[in-house]
Amino acid sequence: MSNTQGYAPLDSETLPSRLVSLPVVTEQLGEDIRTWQVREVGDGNLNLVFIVQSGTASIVVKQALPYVRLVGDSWPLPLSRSFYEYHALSRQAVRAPGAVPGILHFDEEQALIVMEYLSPHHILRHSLQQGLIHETLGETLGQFCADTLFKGSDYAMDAATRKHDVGLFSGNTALCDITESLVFTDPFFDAPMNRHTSPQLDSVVADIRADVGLKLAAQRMKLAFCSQAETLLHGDLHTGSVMVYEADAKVIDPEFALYGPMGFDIGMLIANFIMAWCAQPAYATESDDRLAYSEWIQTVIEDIWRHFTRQFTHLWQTQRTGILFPSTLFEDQGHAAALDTALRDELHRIWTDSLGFCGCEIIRRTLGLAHIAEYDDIENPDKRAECEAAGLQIARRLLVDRERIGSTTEVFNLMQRTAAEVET
Ligand code: SR1
Ligand code: MG
Repeated sequence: MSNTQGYAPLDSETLPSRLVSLPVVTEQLGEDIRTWQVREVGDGNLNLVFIVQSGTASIVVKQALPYVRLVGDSWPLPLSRSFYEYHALSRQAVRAPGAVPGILHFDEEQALIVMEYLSPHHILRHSLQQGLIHETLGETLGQFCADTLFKGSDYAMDAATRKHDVGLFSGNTALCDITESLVFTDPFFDAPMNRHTSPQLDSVVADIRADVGLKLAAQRMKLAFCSQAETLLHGDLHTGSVMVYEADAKVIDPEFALYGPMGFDIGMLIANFIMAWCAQPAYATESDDRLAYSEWIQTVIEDIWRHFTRQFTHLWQTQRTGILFPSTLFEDQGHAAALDTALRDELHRIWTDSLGFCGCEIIRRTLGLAHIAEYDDIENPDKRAECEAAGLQIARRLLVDRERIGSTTEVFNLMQRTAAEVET
């Protein structure tokens, strides 16, 4: 990685003069910077994000800050995350064409990526709050997971290329450390930056932290996260990392990219839909009880897993060009049928892992540092706590019973049973 001595954060005033020398930018916006309008719109936890608009076009400029924006400069964070985001986006663009924003320019020293402005898209989380339906969302996300997870693994990749890539992404240690601490450790003890709805959830939180079986289960998931360099993960695939407009959905923000277990991305994604489902009663109005919307969220979860398995199966059958389960050992020996069993076992393992990661993600978004808007925006703390308590109870069962929960239907039964229990 090059040094970052010349790095300087952009602001709305300096951005035009600093980017006007880039042909790729002026081709879009024109050279007259007096016509450029710049808005800083970053609402995530880490970075600056600008939308730059001229009479002719709009672009997005994302720049890493040398610290965690959510916390401030007391928590330094390497600018190199921009390098990993750029490399992850480049690979995802090839493996899942059309699923991520196009990159126009990357500047490693300035830790900035200039990319396509997705318009009129908005963050999926806002739809989940407003009750907006997006047709084919589960299909798009399930297919994205299958394409990126399969094609970044030893099922598909040339072994030397993959090992080189594992080496490249192994440098993203600071972002891995955030996940290792914030997802798998901090929520399970009284860590300084944790927060939860208090006092309503105090006793539930105490129960969780005293639950040794749960802590052991979380550590087993952490072991998988740290040691199973199976494929290139997005690494932060929650509903704030998806932009939507009607039936179109694009995945953004892979700065947490790492080689890890396939179930991590899927589990994190499903967790965020489960939490949105838990939050729905708090968004009900006289004219909309949100029951139909809750059913739609379940459909999305079902579709994610169904389309993941469909596409993964297709890729297994047609693009198994890596070093695992080679045709020399199976098809060429007349043992093709054994591959069906192997595929079923692999999918079962990914499913089980996904449930474990799903449980960890729900717990950390409720008790850790980084929460979700669907819960945080519920003003009445009693109502909020009820939604969160349901999510926590679902999460505990998913994490501890992950080997025994065999289908999305069983997950939905658990969700409904738990929500009813918490309500009474
Ligand atoms: C300190 S960063 C907190 C969280 O924000 C990101 O989106 C990741 O989810 C991270 O865990
Ligand atoms: Mg992000």
